[in-house]
Amino acid sequence: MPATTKAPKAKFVPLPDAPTPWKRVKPGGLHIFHNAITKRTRDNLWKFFHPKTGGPEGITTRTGAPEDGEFPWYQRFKRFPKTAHFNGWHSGKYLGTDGGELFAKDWPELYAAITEAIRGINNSNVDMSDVPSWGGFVPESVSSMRHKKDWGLGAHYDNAHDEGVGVVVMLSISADDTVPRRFKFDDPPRGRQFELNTPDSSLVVFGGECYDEWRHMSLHNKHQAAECISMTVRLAGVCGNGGTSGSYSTGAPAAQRVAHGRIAKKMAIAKLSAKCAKQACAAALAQAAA
Ligand SMILES: O=C(O)CCC(=O)C(=O)O
Repeated sequence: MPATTKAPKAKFVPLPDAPTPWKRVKPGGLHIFHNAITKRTRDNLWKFFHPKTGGPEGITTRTGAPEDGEFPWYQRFKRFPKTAHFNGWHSGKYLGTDGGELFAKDWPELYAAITEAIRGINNSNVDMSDVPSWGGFVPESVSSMRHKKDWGLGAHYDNAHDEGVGVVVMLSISADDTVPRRFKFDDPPRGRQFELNTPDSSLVVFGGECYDEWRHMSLHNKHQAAECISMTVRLAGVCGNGGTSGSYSTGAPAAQRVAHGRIAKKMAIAKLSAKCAKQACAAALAQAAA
């Protein structure tokens, strides 16, 4: 019997970007809510992130390194220790109902704000059916980012999961909305993009198509009026913190590989259905003319 040789793994080649200009399209599975928490809840949350005086922190260095008594922001991108901004903080993971009790005990201001915002959606009549996993959403993990003016965060796909599983709930607070932080979703292979502001107390939910097939980013803007703090809330199994993403590899390259595989399939189906529709149309016209 001939010895079997393993076929070499095909090298991943990302899909090319569509030519510009890209269309402004709101992704399926994206929902935006304003005034998602009360002023009291918001003020308590603000104090949680600004324990020293309630005012701006990390103001003496370009990287925003915390000083004594300030909130313990860390460098999310640790591989650049001299230049990376002190912009990250993670709550840890709290699983299920028991976890919720512990979460509320450890971080009461954060838990109160997030659960209030989620209750607001569940008590509204907004149709969340394009976020398939919404029904089972509970806040189990919070990754916070501090966005001072011009800091930004590059475009990336969220960690890969089976289609419809991933969902992110992003609550933002800010000190001044005259020029708010701007957030963007894009879909380079299909040439689509969508920008939005994240003013104080706003909530953005993205799941379904928006999670699985679109990238997201926080835009650099040197005119942004003030610091914005965003809290991205996930199920523990969806949050990649700690290096886990179910049966998928974590990290941006793996997420892009999975997203582009799905997008390529959908683009091929769209092309084929356009061709079939054209052929069916031509056939119907020919029959009508006969
Ligand atoms: O907090 C933000 O502005 C976005 C965070 C984000 O994109 C992420 O954690 O994947």
